Amino acid sequence: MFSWYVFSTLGKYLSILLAVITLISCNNNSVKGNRKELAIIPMPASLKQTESGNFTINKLTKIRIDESLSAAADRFIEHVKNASGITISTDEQKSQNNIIIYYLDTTLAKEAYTLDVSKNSINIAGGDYNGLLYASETLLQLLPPAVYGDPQENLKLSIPVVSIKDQPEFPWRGLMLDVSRHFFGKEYIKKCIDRLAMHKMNKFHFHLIDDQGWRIEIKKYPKLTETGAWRVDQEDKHWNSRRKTKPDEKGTYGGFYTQEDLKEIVAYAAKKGVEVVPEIEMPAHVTSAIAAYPELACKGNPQPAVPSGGVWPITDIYCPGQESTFEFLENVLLEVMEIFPSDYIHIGADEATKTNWEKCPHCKKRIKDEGLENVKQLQSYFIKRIEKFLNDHDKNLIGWDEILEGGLAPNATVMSWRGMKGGIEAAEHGNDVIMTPGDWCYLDHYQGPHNLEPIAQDGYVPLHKVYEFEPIPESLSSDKAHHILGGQANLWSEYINTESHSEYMLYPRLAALAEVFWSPKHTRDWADFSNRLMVQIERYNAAGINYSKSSFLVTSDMEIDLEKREIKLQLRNEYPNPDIRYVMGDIPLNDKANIYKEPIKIDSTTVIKASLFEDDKPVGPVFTDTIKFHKAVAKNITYNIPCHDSYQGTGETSLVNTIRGTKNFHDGQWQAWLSKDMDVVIDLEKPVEVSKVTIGAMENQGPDIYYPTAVTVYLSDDGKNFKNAGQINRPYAANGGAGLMDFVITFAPQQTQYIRVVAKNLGVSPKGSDAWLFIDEIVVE
Ligand code: TNX
Repeated sequence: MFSWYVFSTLGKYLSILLAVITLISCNNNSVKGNRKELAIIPMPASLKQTESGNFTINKLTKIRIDESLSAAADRFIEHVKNASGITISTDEQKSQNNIIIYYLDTTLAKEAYTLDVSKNSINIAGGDYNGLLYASETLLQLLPPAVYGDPQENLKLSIPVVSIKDQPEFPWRGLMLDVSRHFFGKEYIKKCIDRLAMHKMNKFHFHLIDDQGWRIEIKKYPKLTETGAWRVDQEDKHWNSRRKTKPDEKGTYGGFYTQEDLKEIVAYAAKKGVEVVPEIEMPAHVTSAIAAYPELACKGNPQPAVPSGGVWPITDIYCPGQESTFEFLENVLLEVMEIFPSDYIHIGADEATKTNWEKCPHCKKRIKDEGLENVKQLQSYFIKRIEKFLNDHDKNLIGWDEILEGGLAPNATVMSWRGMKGGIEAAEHGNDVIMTPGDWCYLDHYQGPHNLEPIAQDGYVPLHKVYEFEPIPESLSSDKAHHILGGQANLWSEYINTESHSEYMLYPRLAALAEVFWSPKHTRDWADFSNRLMVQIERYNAAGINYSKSSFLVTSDMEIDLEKREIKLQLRNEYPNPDIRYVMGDIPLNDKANIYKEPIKIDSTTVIKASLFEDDKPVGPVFTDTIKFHKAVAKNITYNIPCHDSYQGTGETSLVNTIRGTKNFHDGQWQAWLSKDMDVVIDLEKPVEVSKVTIGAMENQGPDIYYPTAVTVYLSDDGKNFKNAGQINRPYAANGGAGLMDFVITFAPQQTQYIRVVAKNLGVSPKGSDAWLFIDEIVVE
């Protein structure tokens, strides 16, 4: 009795000690850390490792699982077989040892599981099929990352002794893929579904319809895919500078899924615990449908073609005045419901510009007959009518947050994309919500510095930002929090036309969101996640997933000491306590490089190379920058016309901090003036010889940013009397994309203390709106 007590108490203390050690090593604040064994993503709700030792899979290992549930172990068995050649066969004789046992435990919550690994056996209980499935995924992650890859010789399949109790925070853990802007084949969709399962995500929102392509076969309306799925190929041009096509031009670029394809995808996904939720857009984002059946639009709307690129504003929309439109939509939805057994149908409802509705006699009549006040209420009538139809067929409606405008449909679930506001309003109102705000969840936005990334949708959503996402806003009443079903990553595909690019945008940001949606808030820790991510990345390597290394990038910032008039270069990376090393000058970046400890003083023009290091080797891309030191660096600037509040660059020395802006006008380096000129005076503090002044400008005509129409440089000894030293004129020229240009003014060398630079704003754009003028640096040489 006594000895048992001593041992058990000792055992308890030993386990606590072990647990503390595990905790310390897991929370090691470096990208290195001790991370090899227990790197599960998303982090389980509870994980205990009180004993050392392993369960080792070998040729004799057996599995016991009820036949009706056996698919929950398939991915596990397949990966083990592919990587090691070992077939884990079914247990026929009720073995006690070397066995993996799966069973249902209905006392557990939906999707929950427990996983107990001992040296002899593995016991898995699941609250349902998904719970068992997720236990298999965890089991795979307890094996070496190579288990996700090709056959390996002597792959040691040991699973550490561990006890896990796990369940998701949110029931909706989704990914939306836009297959309209660019079409992606069935096999890629299946790959995405596998990877959703790998990340314990359970909803695949299939964005099947948009202006640029209708992707779902509808038997009753064959022209939807004959015409609507194809557009004129202008893939060589920027999305927003593609020419308008004519209705009689034949489209050759595109594709669609047959109903058989879609049923196959739905069945495939169900096995992986993923529900496919189709989005059937209405009333806007349907130019592809109207190109096929022009009568679906309001009377007098000229017939459009399927556009090859961006359309804005979206005015080719369905006419809710005519009964035939609803007949069409109901027939389409009937076929959709036959294919997709999901509880939900997403009906879009975003970004409808209703100018046609204002003029259309049918719409006017509908507004009058239904006692509506305006076209917003007409949209609400539209959505409520469709909701009734769906509810009558036992389906729930989801719509983008625009469905709040003009009155929310009674049972609708709102997908909040324009920030969290719509979601909060809907939840307070008692409706369910899926949070997918652009600033955190839009994986089509940039994930690294714009100049180093492939073209993407404007906006900056780096990995650590994604990880910070919190689906339940603090301002929401606590008794309404249960209306937040979860969240979703959205991948719009305007700029994504290959599978490898799609993967690049998805991973590893999807891993960060998976953890946000699955793991309890108190277990979420960026430093710990970044350690585990290093192992996840090895899994991606083994599985051949083209993930992005943007989070490894080193970025820079300039620190200005206004007292000393000195500049210092700061290097950083998204990870906590990163091991950054650098060299100055054109020499190799290797293990002899300087370890970055504090900002580096810059006093001459220099090349700098830096990278994140792991095990004394650079990982990820090398940051290279030429810092052009010049005579005005950190000097005082007076603004005769202040810059706009929204674009102040890095503050008062932004124009003389040596840092050049990128094509992203939000990158924090640009100062801007709206319909006003730039007019600044630089004080060089004493007479200095000067012969060249360079002014950096940007043009991006989409958002009304134009090059200056003239730039003039004036010089002065006293700051009062200035004389003109040179001018460059550049009249407005139409251009679709975004560009950068240096305006260089040279003159005979002369001593001067004050330099005034005036850049003329275009004033009013050809579209009639106020024009922006963007300037990043004034280089004085
Ligand atoms: C807004 S999100 C859209 C999409 C675009 C996306 C680009 C939403 C409901 N509408 O049509 O593809 O922005 O980021």
